[in-house]
Amino acid sequence: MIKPAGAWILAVLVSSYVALCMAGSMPPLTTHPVDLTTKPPMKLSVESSVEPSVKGSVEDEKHHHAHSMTMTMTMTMNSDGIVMNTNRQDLPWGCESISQDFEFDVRAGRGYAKNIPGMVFGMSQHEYNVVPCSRIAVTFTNEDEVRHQWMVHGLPNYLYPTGMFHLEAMGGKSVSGMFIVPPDHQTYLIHCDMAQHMEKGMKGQLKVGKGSGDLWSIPKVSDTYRRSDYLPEFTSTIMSLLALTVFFVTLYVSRRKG
Ligand SMILES: [Cu+2]
Repeated sequence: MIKPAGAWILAVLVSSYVALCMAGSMPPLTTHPVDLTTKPPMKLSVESSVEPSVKGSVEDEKHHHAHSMTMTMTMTMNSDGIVMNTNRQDLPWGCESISQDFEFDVRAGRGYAKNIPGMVFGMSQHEYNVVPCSRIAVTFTNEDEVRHQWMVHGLPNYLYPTGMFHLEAMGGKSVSGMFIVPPDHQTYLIHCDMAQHMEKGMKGQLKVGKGSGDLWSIPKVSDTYRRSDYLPEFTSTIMSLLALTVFFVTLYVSRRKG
């Protein structure tokens, strides 16, 4: 039972709310849900601290160390870009041979971030699945004017100095390289290290075998730590219409009672 006086008070309150909402001084009734169950930010150290995780005898270890002495850092650089630590044939410890060859044609640029909220840069592919001990050939094409990188972190230091395989393409250019992954089931971080590029979408993951879980904030793969709380453009319109409806229904009810 709403008495006429009560109805008028309610109507005034509702219309004030509409006015305030339109003025943007009050939070809208609904808020975009923020997923609090998402994992906290993982430590994604750029400095790799990978220890050889090979399970073998001491003899094996010595044997491997003997081999690792021949390893050198490779880097090629030209007007197209930079290729660092490419590895065509050196097997990671625990691999008897190259199990399989994979080829990825990756493209990067703003165009690939168009439909991803909050992102500026994107890649044609953000997740890569390969098998242990496989060789991965990557051709990285940059469709933007700014430089972009495709870097893998956490690879064994004895084969890849600083644990990194690195492709860097100048604007509109293409570079290629290859590397061989260890036998372990692991998820490796892929990103572009240019300032803010990873935060703005240039992040991916390489899953070897079953991987070791999903990294957070991989576009199209995993949730961001904090989702961008965008509301649809027409939210305020809907809210206003809803409030006006309540206003008129209240008015109608109060008139009938009166
Ligand atoms: Cu970039």
